[in-house]
Amino acid sequence: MRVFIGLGSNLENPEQQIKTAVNDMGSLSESKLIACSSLYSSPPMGPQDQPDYINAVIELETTLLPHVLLDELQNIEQQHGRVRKRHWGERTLDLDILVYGDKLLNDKRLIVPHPGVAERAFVLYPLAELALDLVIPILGKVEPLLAHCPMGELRKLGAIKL
Ligand code: ROI
Repeated sequence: MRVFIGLGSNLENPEQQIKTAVNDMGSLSESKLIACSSLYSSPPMGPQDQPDYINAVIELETTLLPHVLLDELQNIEQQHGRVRKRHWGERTLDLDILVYGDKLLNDKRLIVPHPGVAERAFVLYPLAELALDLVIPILGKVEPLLAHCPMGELRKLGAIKL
């Protein structure tokens, strides 16, 4: 399956968190890292008294089932010392399954496509960098979604060195 995963961090050297997380995901079983977007910075969505975020999106080709992939991503978050401080608060690493092929999932653990994809510039723009022509279930093609999602204070940083 062609899978897109969103990465976010705003604690403990966010750029490094994102880079190591990309490497970690590149080592997942039954999976191949296909592409990684540039890094982006953006002010926090949610409480404003927290640091800016670094965000990116990767494309993974995997045969891991969605919930198995989710377990693996949560393992990686834990390895990065993720602690949940408050709702919509700061985090060392957040890994979200944005799109899992053409699958629609909605259960206690997982909603796919991720509900924030179309509205959150820090998700949509890095995704568009990788897959402008991607058709997301329910939402449709990525490119037209950009018109409804202002970049705001999202800033594109450099490419990631793997
Ligand atoms: N805000 C930004 N800018 N980037 C994120 O990745 C992010 N992740 C979150 C919340 C707390 C909603 N805000 C965010 O989980």
